Amino acid sequence: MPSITQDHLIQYENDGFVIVENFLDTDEDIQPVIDEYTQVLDQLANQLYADRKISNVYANLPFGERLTKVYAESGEVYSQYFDFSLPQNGVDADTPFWAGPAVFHMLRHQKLLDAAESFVGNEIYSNPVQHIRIKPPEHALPQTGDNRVIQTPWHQDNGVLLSEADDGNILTVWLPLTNATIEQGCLQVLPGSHKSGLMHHCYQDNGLAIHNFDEKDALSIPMQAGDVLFMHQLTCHNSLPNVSNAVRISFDLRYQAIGEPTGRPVFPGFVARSKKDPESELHDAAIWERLWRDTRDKLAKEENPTFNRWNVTDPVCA
Ligand SMILES: O=C(O)CCC(=O)C(=O)O
Ligand SMILES: [Fe+2]
Repeated sequence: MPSITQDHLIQYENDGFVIVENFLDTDEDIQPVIDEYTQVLDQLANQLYADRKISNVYANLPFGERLTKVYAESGEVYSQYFDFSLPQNGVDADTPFWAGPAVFHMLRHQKLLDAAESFVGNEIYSNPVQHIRIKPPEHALPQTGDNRVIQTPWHQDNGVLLSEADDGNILTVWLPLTNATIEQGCLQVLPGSHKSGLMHHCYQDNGLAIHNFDEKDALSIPMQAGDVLFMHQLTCHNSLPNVSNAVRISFDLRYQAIGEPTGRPVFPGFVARSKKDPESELHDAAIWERLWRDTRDKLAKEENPTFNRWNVTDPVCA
C-alpha cells in the first residue's frame, strides 16, 4: 500500500498540507541523525572551550541541554554550524555548515521519497533550500539581535525563492526530530491559503514575512518525532516561540520534479530518484558534502547573489 493515501492527497489539495503520524521510526530513522549532530556539537563545544568562550565542554549533558548551555554561556547562537545549507549573505571560505552522511541518508530516505512521489512524480530532485532548525528555549537564548532562531514569521516557502520557481511544484517536507508541541514552538498553518497565490513579503528582523498577515484562522499543528508534514509551496505558515524548557529540532526538506527551477540556482541540489536515468541518482554522501563545499568556496570569492524577489526598501513594507 502506498504510504500516501487518496485521503491524504485530498486533504493536501483542500488544505495545502497533510500530516502523516508515526511515519518515521524514532530509533531507526531519527536517532542516527541526532547521534551525528551530537558529534558536531562536541566539536563546537571543544572549539569554544579552546577559544575560552565557554568554561566547560558539558560532555555529559544530552544534546539539547548541552547546546542550550553552549549558546547561553558563549553568548552566541551557532545555527549555521549545524545547517546543511549556506547563509544568504556573508559566505566566506570558513563559513561552517554540516552536510554529513546521516543527514544525507535522511534526505534520501526511501519512505520519504516514496511519499514525495505522490506529490511531485517519480523523477525526484532534492531541492537545495532545506534546513535543520534547532530552537532552544527562548528564555535561555542569548540576545544577539538575530531573532530567526526564536520564531519563523508568517511566510510562504515560494516567497523566499526567486520567481523562477513560481510555476513549479516544490514540496516541503517538515519533520520534527524531537517533539514539537505548542510550547516547544510547533508550526502554525493557514488551511487553504495555498489557493490564493503568492502574497507580498517584507523583511523583518527574523526573516521574510508576509505583509499585513491576518492570522485569525491559523491552526497550530503540534507534532511528535516521527510524524511528517507535507506542505504546498504556497501554504502560509510560521512557527511559535519555544516557551518550554526543551529544545525543538526539525528538518525542512524539499523535493520537486527533476529539471524544474529550484528557485535558488546558486545552491546545489541532486537527483534523489530517477527511474528514467538511475545512473544520475546521487548515492554518495561525500559527493553531496563536496558540492556544498565547492559552492561555499565559489560564493566566498563573489558578490552575494540575489536570493529572492523582494526589495528591502519597498514602500509597501514601510
Ligand atoms: O521550523 C520552523 O520553525 C519553520 C520552518 C519553515 O518555515 C519551513 O519548513 O518551511
Ligand atoms: Fe517555511
